[in-house]
Amino acid sequence: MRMTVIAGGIGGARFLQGVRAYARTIGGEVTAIVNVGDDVTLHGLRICPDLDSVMYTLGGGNDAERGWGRAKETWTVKEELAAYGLGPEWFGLGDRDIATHLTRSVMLTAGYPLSQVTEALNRRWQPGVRMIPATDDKVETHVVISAADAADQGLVTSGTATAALEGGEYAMHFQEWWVRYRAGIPAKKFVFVGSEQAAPAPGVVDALTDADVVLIAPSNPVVSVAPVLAIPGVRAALLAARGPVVGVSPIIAGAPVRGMADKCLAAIGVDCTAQAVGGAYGARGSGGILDAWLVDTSDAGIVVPGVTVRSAPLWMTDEDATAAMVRAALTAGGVA
Ligand code: GDP
Ligand code: FO1
Ligand code: CA
Repeated sequence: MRMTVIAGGIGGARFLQGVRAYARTIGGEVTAIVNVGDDVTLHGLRICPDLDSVMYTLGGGNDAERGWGRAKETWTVKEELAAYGLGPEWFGLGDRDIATHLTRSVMLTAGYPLSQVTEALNRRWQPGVRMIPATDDKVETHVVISAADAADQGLVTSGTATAALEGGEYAMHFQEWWVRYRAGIPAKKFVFVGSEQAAPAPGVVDALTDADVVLIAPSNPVVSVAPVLAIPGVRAALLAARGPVVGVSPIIAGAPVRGMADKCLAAIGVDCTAQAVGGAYGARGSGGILDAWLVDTSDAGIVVPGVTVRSAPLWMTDEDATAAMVRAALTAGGVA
């Protein structure tokens, strides 16, 4: 069975561990299409947080407690940069992690597309799934905040806002909003800069159309899944997919489980509930993408028009529990 998963970072990676485990029991093949909207350039290095979270987690090199970055990390470069007064102090690049970004940046500068660079990095990590960035083009998520909030934060004069004034509003890179401000400044909207001109990376469209099932990981719907869907061609490929498209809810009993997805949902006017997120993805054939929506048992009974809704325990406590979730998702899609 060919399973294709649209995924963000840490939640996507944990889900993929379960997909990989389930695939091993049935001899299936897994392709992960990973968000690049979080990507950022710092110190001349291209950093791809979601790709790296998936690569390190599936390759056994992640820091399980922190969620992002490498296990057994050291921070000498960060300390040395700080000694020169070089920030940003709010974004920590560990020494081991930097080797990944150096390798990636050297290859990108040499002209290799991100998908080939990702393949090369994965030769070391052997994640056991095929990992493809959603696009080889540059797509970055920026967060628009009000001019008043920007002024309150001193962004007007401090020069730390990373992007320009847009008709009385300020936009900053997603990492600055997420990591520096902990999603604490109300977001007016998210802009996936570059998405309109972007093309799906080689293999993305076929992986969606030819899969026996497409799974939408329980990743952040607003800043991990939406930037993938914003790439022209991805939505069309989902509509043309031969297999069912099954989403797994990242929201359980009105809470985002871990992280700050509630802040992101608030910005796009969607309630932080499994029902509202399922409704925002919508039914395939009525402008949406889902055939089926898997929610936690505590959310059993919700209705999403045009979508088959099923429930199962959705806490990704360990690989076995997550593999059981995957089986339930396939059952919901009628392909288990
Ligand atoms: P990020 O890119 O590192 O933020 O990770 P993702 O976007 O892939 O996933 C983050 C989302 O995973 C969070 O917003 C949570 O809603 C969701 N999540 C985390 N742990 C669990 C879990 O155990 N079960 C479910 N259903 N969702 C989870
Ligand atoms: N998250 C933090 O909360 N603080 C950091 O200093 C930080 C550094 C960092 C470096 C490389 C990387 O790949 C990810 C990093 N993250 C950090 C995680 C990341 O910013 C976000 O959690 C994701 O982009 C959201 O998916
Ligand atoms: Ca992400």
